[in-house]
Amino acid sequence: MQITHIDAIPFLLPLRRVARFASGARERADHVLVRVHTDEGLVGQAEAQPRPYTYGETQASIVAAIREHLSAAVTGLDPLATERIDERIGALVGNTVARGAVDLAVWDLVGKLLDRPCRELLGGYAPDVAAAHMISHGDPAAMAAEAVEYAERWGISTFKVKVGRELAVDIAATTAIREALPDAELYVDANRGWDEDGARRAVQALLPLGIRSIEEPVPVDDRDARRRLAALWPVPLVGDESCTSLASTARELDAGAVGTVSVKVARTGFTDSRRILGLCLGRGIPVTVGSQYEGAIGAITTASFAPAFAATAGRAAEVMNYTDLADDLLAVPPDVRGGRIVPPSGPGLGIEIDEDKLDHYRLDS
Ligand code: MUC
Ligand code: MG
Repeated sequence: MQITHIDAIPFLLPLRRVARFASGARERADHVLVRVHTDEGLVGQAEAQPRPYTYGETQASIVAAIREHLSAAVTGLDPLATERIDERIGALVGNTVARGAVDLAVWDLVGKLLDRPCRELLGGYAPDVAAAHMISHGDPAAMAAEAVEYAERWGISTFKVKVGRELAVDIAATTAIREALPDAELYVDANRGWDEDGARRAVQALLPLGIRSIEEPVPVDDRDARRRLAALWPVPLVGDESCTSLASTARELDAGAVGTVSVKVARTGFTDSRRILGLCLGRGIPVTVGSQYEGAIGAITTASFAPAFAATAGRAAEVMNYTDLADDLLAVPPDVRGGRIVPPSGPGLGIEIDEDKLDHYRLDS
């Protein structure tokens, strides 16, 4: 079997709410459906989410990277040769999310070809994983109400609270959520919104609220500040935007700048994500399987990776923000029960696109 070409289909989904955070806002769910085609009619699929404030990519740049570079780079290759495919797509610098989505779609294809779910092919450690929800910026009372809604409706007990605003607002929001859910596991993500001094003051005030970790407090370039803060704080500093590749993660770990790493399959695919996981395992560094506000396809993709490994199956994965969308492309939505997400049992990612919805939401026809 050979790959013949890759389609990149831009689409736009309606939102239930805009997600705001210190580095920007997800105001449009303008994602890209990636389809890897083969000469035997089998097709692998995945979703790419443009995040210009993190990687510089846009919906148009992702479509162009796939149509103009990545499709030709993998044409003629055997879908099972994931290392060779990774080498070819790795020749395109930048374009992290475009490359990640191609890798994920190839893995979907591999699963279909072997008739096994990706979760099993990656490691098959557990059948499901606990689900975490990210609470984006808003009025503190509304943020607490959202956390309670997710606890009651979905059984969620782990929340990532977006901070990185004015100190008083960060404290008010985190306090409101803690008071509403005294037993919840809380961690905060500043998305580079503080400077070093602001981070010190904020975290001093947030620690008594029982936060588990602090994600990306200061600008990515300020590794020295991260190193000092990581040494100061009694809970881990989480690398997210500073750890977007295998090499950048290695540099952060070498510098002692992060104590936990957020691995996101949407940017490093399954292939590089499991390399990053191995790197962290070797250094005794815990990993959180993170989110970049994926849709339902992305949530299922993350839910196929997190339970596959012993090192990630025991920690809640960030999968719930597909519920920020008012509609999606899937015929069957993600299966979330009792605070856990259960990946589909079908081959590959086990997703089925509702073609009528795709026709409705696609932007290229
Ligand atoms: C996160 O963990 O930072 C914020 C922007 C984005 O793309 O994803 C997030 C979540
Ligand atoms: Mg983050």
